[in-house]
Amino acid sequence: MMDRRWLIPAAAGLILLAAGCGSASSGGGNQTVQIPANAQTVHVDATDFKWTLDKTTLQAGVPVDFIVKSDEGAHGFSIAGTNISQLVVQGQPAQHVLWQDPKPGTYTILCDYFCGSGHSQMQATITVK
Ligand SMILES: [Cu+2]
Repeated sequence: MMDRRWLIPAAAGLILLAAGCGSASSGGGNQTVQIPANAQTVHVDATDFKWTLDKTTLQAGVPVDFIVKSDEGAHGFSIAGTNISQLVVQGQPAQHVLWQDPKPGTYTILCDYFCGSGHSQMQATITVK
């Protein structure tokens, strides 16, 4: 029972990242967000109904650049206990989501966009230490 399908033609998207350091905006969700040079990178793929991360243990105090895309449908990348929330849609360019100052702990990645029958089970765990 796939409730929603977002059939958006794949477009070769360009995400322009300013290479300089400078100030980074807090929170996530802007395609123009500036990623600090020392950021740790985590690739996140969303499908129905699963988050797949290439790294689940992160270093505290070092900014995290989540590069999030959807391979299936539309999903809301969010981290419980933070203000991070980013819609990702199949066929659209990956979104850079910056977590400026991760504190030690165990965090749950959730989907905050209703995506279908498995929505509430769409969780993953990351550890910051
Ligand atoms: Cu969902």
